[in-house]
Amino acid sequence: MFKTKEEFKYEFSKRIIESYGRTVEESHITEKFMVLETMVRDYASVNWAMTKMAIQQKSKKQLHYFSMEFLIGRLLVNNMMNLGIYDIAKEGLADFGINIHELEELEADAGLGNGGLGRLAACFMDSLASLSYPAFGHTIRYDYGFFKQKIEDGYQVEVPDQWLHLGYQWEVRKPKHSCDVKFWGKVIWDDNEQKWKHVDAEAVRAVPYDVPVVGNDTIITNTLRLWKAEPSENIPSNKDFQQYANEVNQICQTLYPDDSTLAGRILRLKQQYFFVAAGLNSIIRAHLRVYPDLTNFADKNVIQLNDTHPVLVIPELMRIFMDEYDMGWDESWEIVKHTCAYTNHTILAEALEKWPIDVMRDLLPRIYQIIEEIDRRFVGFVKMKTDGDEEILRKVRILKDGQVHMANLAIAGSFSVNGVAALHTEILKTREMKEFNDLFPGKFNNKTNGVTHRRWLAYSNPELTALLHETIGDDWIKEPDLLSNLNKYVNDSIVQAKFYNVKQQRKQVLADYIKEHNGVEVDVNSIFDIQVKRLHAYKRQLLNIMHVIYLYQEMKANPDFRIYPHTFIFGAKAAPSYYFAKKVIKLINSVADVVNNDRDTNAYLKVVFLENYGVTLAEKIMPAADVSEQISTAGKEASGTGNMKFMMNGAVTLGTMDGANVEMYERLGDDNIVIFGLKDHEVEDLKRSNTYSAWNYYNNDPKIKKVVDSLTDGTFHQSREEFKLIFDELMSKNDEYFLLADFESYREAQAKINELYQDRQKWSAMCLKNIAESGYFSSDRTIEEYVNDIWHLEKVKH
Ligand code: 26W
Repeated sequence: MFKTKEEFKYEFSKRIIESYGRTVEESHITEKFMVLETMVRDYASVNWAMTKMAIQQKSKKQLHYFSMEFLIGRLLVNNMMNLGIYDIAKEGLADFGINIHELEELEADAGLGNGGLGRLAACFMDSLASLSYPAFGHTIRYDYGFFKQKIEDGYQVEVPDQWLHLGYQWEVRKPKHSCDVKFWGKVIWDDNEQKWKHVDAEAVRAVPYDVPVVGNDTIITNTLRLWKAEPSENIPSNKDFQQYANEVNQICQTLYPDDSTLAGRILRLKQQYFFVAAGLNSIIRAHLRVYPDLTNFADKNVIQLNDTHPVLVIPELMRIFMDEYDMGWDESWEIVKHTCAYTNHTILAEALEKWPIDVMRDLLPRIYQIIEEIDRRFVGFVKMKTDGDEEILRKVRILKDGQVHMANLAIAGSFSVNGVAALHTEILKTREMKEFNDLFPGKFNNKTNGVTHRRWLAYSNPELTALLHETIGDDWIKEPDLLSNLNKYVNDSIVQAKFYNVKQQRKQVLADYIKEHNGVEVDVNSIFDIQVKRLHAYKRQLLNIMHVIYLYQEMKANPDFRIYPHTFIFGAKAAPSYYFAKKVIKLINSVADVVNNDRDTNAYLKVVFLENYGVTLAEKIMPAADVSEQISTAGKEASGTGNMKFMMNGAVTLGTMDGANVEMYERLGDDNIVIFGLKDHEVEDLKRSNTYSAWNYYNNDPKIKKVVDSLTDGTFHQSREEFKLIFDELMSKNDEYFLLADFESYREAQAKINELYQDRQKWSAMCLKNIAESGYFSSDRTIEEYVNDIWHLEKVKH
């Protein structure tokens, strides 16, 4: 492998000739890009092989992280940096007249996820490898990622995300680890063998594609295993091949296929079982290559279930132990219960998965039979523990109302259940999952989320990183807690000025991007106030834009009312069938059209909606923010992770006491974060007492009335019907997420930000304080907590 620039250049030109029969100069830019990626992958392969050997030889326990999503983003520069070969490659390429950044831009984001849960999984994989812990990720190799968002005439339009169009050089197809996964058919009792047999099933071939996960400054390289569905060699005899092949292809076509139809729901369940069964098959085979039997399975493997999507791991492991390795129920259950741990990422009722029993029974007959038995035994256990309390039993049962309740199955079959921020876990323990917490004392625990500071600070904000290095050294890259050394410099006017400079530079980068993509000129001296995240009613992007409308109306009505210049920036994808969320996007764009073109106000107020928010765009956005909007209704956002990325880049949070904001507040105090709005218990009280009335707020606050009226009076759209849905959500449906209740305190909080920002030194001190306190929110800390409390892994050294 190359060690010097000259060796790199030799290898690069050799590979270009070998692969494409041309010289470097003659080759196409995509060919240069693909060769570079392949070189980096091969470079990583040496450590990759050594890591696998070391785990086997030293009989280490491994983590298997099962997740429907891994939002890993681009890998090229990240991997080169982690391998310490970035500068060599950059300079070598420059000698050929190639700008490495142009190659970098050709890499598509791996479209293997859609939101916080997927990005968290990616941050965890980075931290696991960088801390030298042995870990495997399992997911699906989706042909098309989550849709690409285009904005046309202010509306979201979804186009397929063809992330694989240049191939994916990072992956290695591993047909030797393939297996068949069985669907449909029926279960019969075989008297001869004295066991259950799944017959007349339809087999689908699962083929793994392995992607190396390169740790930073370590030789440890873990694996992300992507499962692809292909036709099996055992073609079903009762089906036309074309139809069978189409059905097989559908399995890996898209992430979260539309589940509004029965066919869609079956497909989702198929996806879940597909990667769970394939993943477990490969884990069991790997285990048996090293150990004589499965009795020590739980000592050598721990399986983390990332939300309920992979919870079929529990019955599938039971099936493997009993049907394939002749183990008894009790022995199998003991192992399963000691192997599986479950993370809950949301308390929104609509996201808690349930499958119709008849769908499950038809598609996965043996799995359903096992779930039935788990339920039967669980009912016995609950009755015994509660003296037959029917109410508790109703709440915790796995099978009820004709459905399989996946979260209940997850809790029954795992040794650990965790929430993702302190408040979230508390709500699970005392409210949403209280009965389970009473049944299983000690099973529930909190693991506050974190994000990798390597990607979200060191890699995405080199300017700030350089300032940190010159101020406090670079030990924080290995030990993010050491960012607290910055506390000494929070009031240092020279460091403050340097920070301010860095922020201005990064705002300019984003301003250039906005000019290029939105055609809008924004002022880098204005406050960059940013809300980027999935669009959802509870995240309250609507509250944000309503406040913008208020500012606009106030400035129009009153020439003496002027704000410090603000640029309100939004980025958000709405689920394709989430009509309300799409209307909010249209509203933001309509407001932008009006205010950006109004000469009376546009020196003070601009609104920008950034199309297609995702990992790569986030890397540009986070460093450029002055204000981070984290304004969900208290009790609804499990944790949030964007809030942490903004914090490490020195933005001030404007937020509610929700999710991890609460823990940020505990570290920052009143002076360094701006908190507003109802608290979780106040929201609960309002709901319980049934006293909340949106109309009261509308009638008693002229500001609110004026904003709400503007939704239907033609101010922002010629058709008064355009935003009627939003009006109805607020007024006819009594404002489920308490926007009007929080409006005034949000307005005051915004006014406070407006004041604070104008004291440049004080503001910079707040930002520096945020960076200094952000070490806690590194995923390295989170991973160490999972390791100590749940996984019990040891570091691999080789
Ligand atoms: C089946 C459809 C579906 C898909 C994904 C339902 C629910 C989900 C996830 C639970 C959504 C998600 O990404 N949740 C987010 O997880 C983050 C990581 O823990 C948290 O920071 C966010 O607060 C939470 O919304």
